[in-house]
Amino acid sequence: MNGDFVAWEDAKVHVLTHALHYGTGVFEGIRAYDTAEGPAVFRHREHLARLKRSAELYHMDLPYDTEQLRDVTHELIARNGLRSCYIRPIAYRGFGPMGLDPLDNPVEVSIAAYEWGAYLGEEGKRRGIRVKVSPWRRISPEALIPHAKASGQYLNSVLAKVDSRKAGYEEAILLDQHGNVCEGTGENVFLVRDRVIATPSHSASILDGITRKSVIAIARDLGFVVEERDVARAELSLADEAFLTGTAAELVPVREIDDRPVGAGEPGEVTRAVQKVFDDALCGREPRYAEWLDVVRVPSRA
Ligand code: PPE
Repeated sequence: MNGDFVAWEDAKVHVLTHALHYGTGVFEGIRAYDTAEGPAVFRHREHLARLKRSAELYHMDLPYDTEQLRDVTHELIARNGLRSCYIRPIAYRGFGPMGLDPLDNPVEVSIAAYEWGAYLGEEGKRRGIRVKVSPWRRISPEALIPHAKASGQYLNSVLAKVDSRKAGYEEAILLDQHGNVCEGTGENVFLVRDRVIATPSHSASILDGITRKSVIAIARDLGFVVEERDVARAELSLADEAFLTGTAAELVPVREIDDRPVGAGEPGEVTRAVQKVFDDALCGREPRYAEWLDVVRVPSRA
């Protein structure tokens, strides 16, 4: 927290923290995996670069540069003896003047690392999950900044998630303001039809997912055609296969959308093929993607 290593139970903030009232924070979700070379952070620099961009979009100057954040994350993982973990850096407006102008509030930064299992369940990763199209639309670029990963923006995801859980589903898919498919509450969306993969493009108010980008690269390397384009709601019903991608979720097949089975109602062949290579890449078993892994190295201190 703000430059110091702090025990879990002491990692506290003031109740008048600006971000608690107004959502003025930006964060990342990153994972590290247990590889043959030791714990390794997946696409670490890309995540930290996105954190910096999100901060800039909300008028925050990070008091640390990306390399400092990277080094301290390595040290955090090593000090906690973690082999694999979820990493949550957050930069936010801290205690200071109340009111909507945040510019005089300090920008505080903390990074937490902890174990976090399969976000949508181990069973979900294996057998696929049930998803509901949300009555809530994804935030539009006219009101907020979909490309920023900002705390306050997640109220949109919270509404969609609660609605889908109460209706007995595991996850929600939100449409964008034009009614096209956008994304999950914390994942990007992919559909497969006739072995061609499609995913909403940036014009659909998506978060530019790092898992999305990785999965597109893997699918193309496997020889599949991947289209980044507008995806109509009806395509959800027509798809042979569907899956979600995100750091927390990883790659999760979707077996049912709005009570209608997707394809045969179980993870499809294309999904399986991409998921296999992706899971291998995460754990360092795919030399082709070794550069995505930032092996934890702690500089010895004099
Ligand atoms: N869309 C949203 C809205 C989103 O939050 C995420 C990540 C993604 C897409 C996928 O992005 P990427 O992780 O770069 O592939 N969601 C993070 C937070 C989840 C949470 O519950 O908190 C995550 O997966 O870490």
